[in-house]
Amino acid sequence: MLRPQDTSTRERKALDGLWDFRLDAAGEGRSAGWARGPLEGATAMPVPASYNDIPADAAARDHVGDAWYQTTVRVPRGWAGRRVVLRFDAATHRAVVWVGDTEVMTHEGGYTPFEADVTALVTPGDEIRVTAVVNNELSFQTIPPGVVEDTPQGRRQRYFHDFFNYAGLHRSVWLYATAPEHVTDVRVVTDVRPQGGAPTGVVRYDVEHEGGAAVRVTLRDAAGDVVATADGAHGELVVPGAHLWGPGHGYLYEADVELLDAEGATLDSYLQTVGIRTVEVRGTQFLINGEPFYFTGFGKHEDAPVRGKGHDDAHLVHDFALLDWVGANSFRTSHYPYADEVYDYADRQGIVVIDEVAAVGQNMGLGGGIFGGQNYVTFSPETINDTSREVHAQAIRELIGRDKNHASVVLWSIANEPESDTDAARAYFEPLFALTRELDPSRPVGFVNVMLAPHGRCQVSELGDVLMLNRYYGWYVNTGDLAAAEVAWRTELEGWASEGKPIVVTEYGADTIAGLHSVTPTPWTEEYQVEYLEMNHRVFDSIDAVVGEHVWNFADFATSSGVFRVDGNKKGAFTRDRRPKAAAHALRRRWTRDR
Ligand code: GCB
Repeated sequence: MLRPQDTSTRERKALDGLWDFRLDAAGEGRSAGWARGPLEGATAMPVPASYNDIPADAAARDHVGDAWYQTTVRVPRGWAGRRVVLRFDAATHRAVVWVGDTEVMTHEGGYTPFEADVTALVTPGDEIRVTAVVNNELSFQTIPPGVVEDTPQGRRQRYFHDFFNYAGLHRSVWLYATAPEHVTDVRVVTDVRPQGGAPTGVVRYDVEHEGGAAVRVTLRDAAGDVVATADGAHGELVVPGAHLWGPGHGYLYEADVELLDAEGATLDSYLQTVGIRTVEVRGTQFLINGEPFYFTGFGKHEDAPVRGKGHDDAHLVHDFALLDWVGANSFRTSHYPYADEVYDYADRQGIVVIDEVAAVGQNMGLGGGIFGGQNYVTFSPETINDTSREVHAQAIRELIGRDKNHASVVLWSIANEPESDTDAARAYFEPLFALTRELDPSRPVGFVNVMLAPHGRCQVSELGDVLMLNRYYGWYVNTGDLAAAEVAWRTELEGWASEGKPIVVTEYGADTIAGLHSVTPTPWTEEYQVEYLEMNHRVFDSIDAVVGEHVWNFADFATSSGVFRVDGNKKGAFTRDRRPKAAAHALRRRWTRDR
C-alpha cells in the first residue's frame, strides 16, 4: 500500500491531535449508533497514542472491548475534482470507520495501514465527521492470540505474549488527495552487477495504476541529479557507478513514478525512495552487497511512558541516536510491524531491520508457564486453526505489501516463538513460508525459534533460510550459574550450527533493575547483566555460523501484571526512559571496538 505524500500531484493532511474519545465497555455504541452524531460524554484523547495510560484510570488501562474516537476535519477547498482518501496508519487491533453516517471501512490487525476512497462522501471546502470504533480484543483467531474471559468482576483479556496490550490509534490518520488516474502500487527490487571498480546498480520496478495513462519512472541520486529513466509499467533502471545502500551507509535514490497523459502532462507523481543493495544467504553467511554481515543490536518494542505504543518522532530519532551510540547496526521489529516512519528512518540511517509480523504468543507450552495458557492446545480446531492461519497469512500480505521497498528490511520474520516441535506446527507454518517466498522472492525468510523446541526437536526451522534463536541460558535456565549456562548454550548452538545455515541469536537477556549492584553473580543486578552478556558473547565468538546478536531488549518495557515482572520487563540495556545500564556501556565497548 502506498504512503500518503505531498508531491506535485498529491496532497495530504494529517488528522493528528486531540480527538473526542469514549470507552464502551458495555459494547453498546455500535447498536446505539454512536457514529451518527457527536460522541456524547467524550473526553480528549491524543492521536497518535495508546489510550491506556492517558486518563490515569484503571478502567482505561485495563479496558477490554470497543473504544470510540471522533474528530472533524475540513476537506481542503482545492481538492475539488480530486480523489480523496481517508487513511489510518494503524488501529490496534481492529476498527470500523465512518465518514458522517456512512461506514467506509473495517480492518483487522493492529499494526498495518488501511484506507478508503471517500470522494463520494466529501465536498471540498466542507467539514466531515470521522468516527472510528477501535476494538482491542484478542482471540485464538487474531494475530497475536488471546482469550477474553468473563469473570464476576467483568471481562478480562488474557494473552500469551510478554508486552502490554496497548490499544488505540497508535499512528497518524490522514486525508489525502490524488488525481482520479493514479498510481496504486510500486515495487522495486534492486540488484548489483560488479563492473570493474564501480558496481552497476539495477532497479527493477513494477507499477500498478488506475486508468490508461503512460508510466514514466525517473531515478534521481541524493543530489537530485537524474541518473536513469524508463518508460512503461514494468522495467529496469540501470545505474552505472551506483552508490550502494549498506549498513551504516543509508544512501538513497528517489524514483519519481509518473503517470502521463497523451500530451505528456503529469497526471500523478509518487516518490519512491530506493536503496540499491543485495541480500543473500550463502552457506552459513548472511551477505549484504556480497559482504558477510554480522547483526549487532536489539529486539525492540514500540513502547514509552504515557504514549504506550503511539508513534513519536522524538522517540524515534532519540532511539536511533542511542543505537548509534551503542554501536548497533540493526534491530528486529519485535513483535509486530512498526510505524512506517521507523523504516524510513532506518533506510536513511543505514540501519538493518528484521521485519516481524505480529504472530507472537502462539505457544501454549510457553504461554502456559508464564501467562496461564496451560489448559489450551496451541494448534487445534478450537484454538489456533485454519481461520487463524488465514488471518496470519493476511498479516504477512499486509506486512510485505507495506514494507517491500525498504532497503533496510533484509529478512522477514513470520512468527516469534510459536510452538514448533509438533506436526501440527509444521502443517500450520509450511504454507506461510511458501506464501512469504511467493510474495517476496528477493529476501530471506525465517521465524524465531523458542527454547522449548531446541535443536533436534524443532520441526519448523528447516523451512527458513536463516535460523533465529531466542535463548536465555543463565536467566530462565541455569539462573545465576553462568558457568553451567555457558556449557549448555555452546552445546545447543553447536547443534544448530551443524544445519549449515546462518544463525542470528534474536534474543538473549537478563532482567536488571537499574541501580541494583552486587560483587557476586546475582541475577537482577547490573553486574550480572554484563557478565551474562559476556558469557553469551564468548559462545557466539566460538561458532562461525553465528552471524548476529540481538540483545533482548533495547529498553525496559511495559507488560501485563505478573509475578515474573517488576513494573514491566527489565531486560533493557536502557531503562524505559532511555538511560544506559552498565550493560549498555559493555555492549558499546564490544560493538564499537572496530570503529
Ligand atoms: C521471549 C519473548 C519476548 C519476552 C522475552 C522475555 O522469548 O520473545 O517477547 O519478552 O522472552 O523477557 O521473557
